[in-house]
Amino acid sequence: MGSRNSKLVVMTVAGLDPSAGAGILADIKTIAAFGCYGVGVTTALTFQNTLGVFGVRPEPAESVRRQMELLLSDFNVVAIKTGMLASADSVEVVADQIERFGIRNVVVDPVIVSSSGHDLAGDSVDATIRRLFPLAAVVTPNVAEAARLTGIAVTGRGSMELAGRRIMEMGPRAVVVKGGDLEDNESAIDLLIDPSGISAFETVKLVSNNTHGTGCAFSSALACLLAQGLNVTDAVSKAKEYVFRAIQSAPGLGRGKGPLNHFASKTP
Ligand code: PXL
Repeated sequence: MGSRNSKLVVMTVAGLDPSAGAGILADIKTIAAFGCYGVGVTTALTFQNTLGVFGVRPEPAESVRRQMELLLSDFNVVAIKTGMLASADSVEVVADQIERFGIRNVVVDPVIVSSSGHDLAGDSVDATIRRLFPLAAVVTPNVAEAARLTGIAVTGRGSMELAGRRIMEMGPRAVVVKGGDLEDNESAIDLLIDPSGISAFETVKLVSNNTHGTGCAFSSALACLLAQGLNVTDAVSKAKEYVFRAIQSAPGLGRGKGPLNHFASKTP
């Protein structure tokens, strides 16, 4: 018999990728890998496989509200990760619920386009900046998202830093600009910007076709680590290590950009 409250509950609010490489299904695997219990609110059904995204059917905002309210009024949710939000109306609902239930560990992954170039944001970007960034413990843009959010061409370390500082001015408590997509063949550098300054996290760059959902895995891992009480610096470092191992040991499934191994062990 389990003891009550023996697992931390972490919520993902994201799109559903039926290939389980990204979105809610992938997030739940990440959350389980960190020993937490994951609950998932669907903002959109996407039609996709490893070859790309072929369509999006957004969930009505009222559905997002009902899903979220039923979970938050029942479970003691310790952290929330948001990913693909699909519409401005859904963003409003998600922000209202975060405020109403006083959730502090909020990781906002500002998902805008899929790696295959399909729009996943709809009209949600401005609302995400206005409503969710001020509620966020961490915002986790990749270089394309950082560029879209700030209008800065993000091409290297200097512009990553500039964009990160600009995003900080939009209200979150910290920003991680993920540099993995930059054309650097040697290393993948992420920058953490918070009120205490800037820190860089660097790993060697893995040459891999199995990188679908790395952003989802990173932000879900961060949410779990914050739920577990780590400070943001340690949480970013461990989340990055987790994604590195997940790419390194990816199973190589599908004919396109394959999914990660969400359950990679710590000793490869
Ligand atoms: O990796 C971005 C992303 C996030 N969420 C969902 C997705 C994708 C990319 O395909 O499908 C649901």
